[in-house]
Amino acid sequence: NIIEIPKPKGLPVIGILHKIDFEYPLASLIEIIEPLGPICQFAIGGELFIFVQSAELVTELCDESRFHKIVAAELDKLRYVVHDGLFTARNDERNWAIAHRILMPVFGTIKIRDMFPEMKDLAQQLCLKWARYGEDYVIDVTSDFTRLALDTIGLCAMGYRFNSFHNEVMIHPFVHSMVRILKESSTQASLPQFVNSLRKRSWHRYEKDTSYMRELCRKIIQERKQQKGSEFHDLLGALLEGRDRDTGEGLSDDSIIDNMITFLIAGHETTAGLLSFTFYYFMKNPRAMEKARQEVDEVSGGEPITVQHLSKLAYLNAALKESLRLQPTAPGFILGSDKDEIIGGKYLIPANVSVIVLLSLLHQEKAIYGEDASEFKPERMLDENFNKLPPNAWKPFGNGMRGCIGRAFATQEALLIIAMLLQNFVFEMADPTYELQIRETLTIKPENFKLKAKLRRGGN
Ligand code: MNH
Repeated sequence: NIIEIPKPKGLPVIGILHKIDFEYPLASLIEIIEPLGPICQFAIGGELFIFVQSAELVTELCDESRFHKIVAAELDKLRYVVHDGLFTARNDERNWAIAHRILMPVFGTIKIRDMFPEMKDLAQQLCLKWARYGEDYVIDVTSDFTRLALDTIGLCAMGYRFNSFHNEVMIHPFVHSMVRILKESSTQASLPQFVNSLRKRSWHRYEKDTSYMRELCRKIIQERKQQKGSEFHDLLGALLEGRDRDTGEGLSDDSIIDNMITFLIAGHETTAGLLSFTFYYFMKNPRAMEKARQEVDEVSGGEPITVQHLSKLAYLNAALKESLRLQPTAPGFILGSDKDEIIGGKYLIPANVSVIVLLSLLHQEKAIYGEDASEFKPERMLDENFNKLPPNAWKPFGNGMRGCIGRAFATQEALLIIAMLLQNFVFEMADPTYELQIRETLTIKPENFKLKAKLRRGGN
């Protein structure tokens, strides 16, 4: 009773390549996949992929005794830059297990709360910048949230100040290198190998960007090693000093660099996207925004935001979850098995084939979220409703052991900056007719989304 997994109509040699827009590969994929139902299959760049987008099938895939993370497509290309760092390590690589055991305690809720003062320092810099702009200035929201998120992960993870707010025009060259690398990895993943090997100039750029990023991290490590005597409780401190409790081993400098770049990449694009999309949905749903603002005012009593306030912002927390439901800024993850598996009682998943969970489709399943699945309604994510969702219907942070290690970090950062912004400003769309455009790198972010910010009277 095995039935064939549906395929889109394609051309014999190039398959569906002609249907992929390289500026918007994800949007192209979704267009192909959506009409094919809960599961489908086709080749990209010569490799077969299966796409799964119903909670029922995803639940079987999320069973870690049957399936595990597969490093394929863009992630596999990124290994050229960060090797077996936490995010890109294959499931059986020992450096993953060592780094995971060393880092897990540093990402726990208590340690993250200790980072609150640094996070607040940078959040204040953003608020000051927007206040200085004045109410007629057109703010490029995504670009400022990207500055904030990069500076925050740089400062909290490795005591490094990118100082993105000190320079109005220039973005730190690390960001340019990183954006190019993410884009190039995704382009490489959609092209056959023989085409990639012809793209000499892109390769040259890729190598240059890689060595620039690695050198910057090497310098940060050297500086840290010279500050002997002082103790550091951040991620870099853990990477340098940490010994694995199971094997007694530490990480080599090269592995540490792999993981530093990993945090800078994984820790800022996704968070910047989350902040930007949340503001986009707030602007399009002013009632939701006012509800969040009222909650912030009530919880804080108009006083500066503290770490204790954050856990009381239930509605804002739900709004972030709802934003990640509609715009999962890490758009998917890939699973597979070492042996043939059957899911849904009838679909054969052959050994070692990559199965992609596409979150934007999973997150809008009508059977689960209803006919209004595409609408922004934070209420459905309040604990009492969220806890009633079927398992694995909301997976923006991935799955199990290989799920996001930075979730508490990202959540604290996002709650803090949004609470501070709502406390201090009222906002207006610079262009009220703006329709959402999405820019794809490895992650997704709104493009050309512009706001004006006006200080609230009696704000602080
Ligand atoms: Mn994060 C893994 C989403 C913020 C560091 N992250 C993942 C995965 C998803 C994800 C999905 C699983 C990917 C996969 O299975 O291939 N992460 C997010 C989102 C946000 C986010 C949506 C913000 C919003 N992530 C962060 C932050 C950091 C971080 C902040 C660092 C401070 N994430 C990681 C790392 C991994 C990861 C490291 C890899 C973990 C592992 O495999 O052990």
